[in-house]
Amino acid sequence: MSKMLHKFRGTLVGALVGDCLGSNYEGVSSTLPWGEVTDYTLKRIKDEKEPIHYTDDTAMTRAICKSLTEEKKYDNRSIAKAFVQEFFKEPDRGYGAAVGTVFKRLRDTNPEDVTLPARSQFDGQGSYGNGAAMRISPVALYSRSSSEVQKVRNENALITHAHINGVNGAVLQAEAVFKALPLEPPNLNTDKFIDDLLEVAKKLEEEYEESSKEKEDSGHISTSSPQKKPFSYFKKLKEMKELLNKGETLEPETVVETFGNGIRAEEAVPAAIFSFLHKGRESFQESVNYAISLGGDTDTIASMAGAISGAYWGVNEIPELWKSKCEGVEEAIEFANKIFELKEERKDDE
Ligand code: R7I
Ligand code: MG
Ligand code: MG
Ligand code: MG
Repeated sequence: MSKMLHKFRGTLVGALVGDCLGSNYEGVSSTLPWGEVTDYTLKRIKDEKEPIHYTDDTAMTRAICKSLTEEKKYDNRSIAKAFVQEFFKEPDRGYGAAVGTVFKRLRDTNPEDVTLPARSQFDGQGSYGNGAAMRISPVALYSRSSSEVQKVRNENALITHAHINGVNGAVLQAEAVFKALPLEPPNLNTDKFIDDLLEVAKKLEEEYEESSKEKEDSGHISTSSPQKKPFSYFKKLKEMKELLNKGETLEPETVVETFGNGIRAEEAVPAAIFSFLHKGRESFQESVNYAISLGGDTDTIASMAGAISGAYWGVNEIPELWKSKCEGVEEAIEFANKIFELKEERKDDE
């Protein structure tokens, strides 16, 4: 099997197992003892008779895969339709509390512009939840270049998340997966990885500054709700670099104090990238267990860490036990195969 196909499968299966295993703890307020997490993921699940179910994180990832492979191209309208179909088929997969309203509006009003319903969420600010980031890995697989990642992830995020912090979180998660794909384990250059992401984050902030300036110049300034400055992923990544270079064992409590572990993209995305860089350099398994041990939005942080780590390590490095216990592994592999083929075909169009 080609190395890259192995990594495509690793990405989607990695995201899936992180979601399934992490969902056992979603919402715990504190960090979890390492022993508790490993006892669950490496021992207790052996006795599970039923498959461990995936949640909305995977349901939405699968919807993107389904649309990409059916259309054989990226089409935002088709993706929005796939989200809506998936949501109404299985609304109890643990979706965020507000996103259902977006799907209902999409279904009932069928707007020309599919990003319209998301923009009216939260008094017109849009959602800053991590829901755009958690599902973004197929976009990273499909894209041929970093600029394509950026264009497509933007469109994709806006279907449900209009808030800049939600969109930018999705950008960074997509870039992290994209950049992990060509790397050859086990020698991970952490500084280089963060520096590349810092560059992306810097560009995002410059773009935002420019567009706000343009709006100001053209008199489009909203007096009723002044736009707060967006969260700086750039600053957070700088902090991450410093923390990783300290070279000490990092207590999960310190890590959670630094990044948070919540449902906001600005917390969950850095926590996931950190889990990969801190532990994913050792093994796939460690990065997912570590992400879960941070507590909070465990299914989502583990799923995003799993996607990056799976892109890095490839599917064979994902524990057999996890692959045998989680629901939907075969479909994830099939989607990875198809997106891989699609990407190979698109290479010829370049
Ligand atoms: O972002 P989203 O898809 O949720 C994803 C999370 C993951 O943990 C999944 O595993 C699942 O459990 O949910 O869904 P949204 O409903 O858009 O956002 C999630 C929540 O973040 C919302 O329900 C709000 O509680 C909160 N939130 C906000 N609160 C105040 N103001 C998001 N945006 C805002 C806001 O602007
Ligand atoms: Mg979930
Ligand atoms: Mg939830
Ligand atoms: Mg979650």
